[in-house]
Amino acid sequence: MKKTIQNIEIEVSRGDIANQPGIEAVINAANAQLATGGGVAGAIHRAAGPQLYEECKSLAPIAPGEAVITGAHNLPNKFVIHCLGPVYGRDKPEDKLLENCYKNALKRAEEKNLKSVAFPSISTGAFGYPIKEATKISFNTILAEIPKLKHLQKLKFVLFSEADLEIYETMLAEM
Ligand code: AR6
Repeated sequence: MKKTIQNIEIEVSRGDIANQPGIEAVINAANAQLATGGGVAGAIHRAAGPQLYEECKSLAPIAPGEAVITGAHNLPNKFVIHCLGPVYGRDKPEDKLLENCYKNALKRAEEKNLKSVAFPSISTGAFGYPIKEATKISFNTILAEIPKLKHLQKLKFVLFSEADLEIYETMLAEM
């Protein structure tokens, strides 16, 4: 499903964040050490190859809400933007920290003059953030940031499950 808001194309689709050809940067739902792990981080590091972690080492650790950018190595993209989402119920205020992830990821992309990025649903897997609350935060943050974007033309959200996709589609339709 696609929608254009103030000349920015917003797409939500089901898929694997580690297989997004045609998108300049993919966002990693990282851990503080920027190492491989489960879920998104595991898929991204496996597909990118060991040089990704070699590059990440000197940038770690990062704090919740922060985002750093690296090359994409064997991924079909130019860059990976690594965000550390809040652990739900531990890192406070979790809504603000999650908002910072999306804001800072967009900032890193704009600094490199990128035209397209793809986000997974940050914090809603191992970190336990309820998907509906997290989706609201991601869309509200994106909406607030859209007027400031100078280079980005396409923002994609890649969901892993049909249920998550439905939530994103419903909220995008309401936007
Ligand atoms: N492509 C797109 N989405 C995916 C993929 C994939 N390949 N794999 C899982 N998801 P998570 P978090 C979905 O746990 O909650 C890691 O172990 C998943 O279903 O990847 O921010 C790190 O090392 C869920 O909806 O990220 C960290 O320690 C969403 O992506 C920790 O997990 C996020 O799930 C980060 O936890």
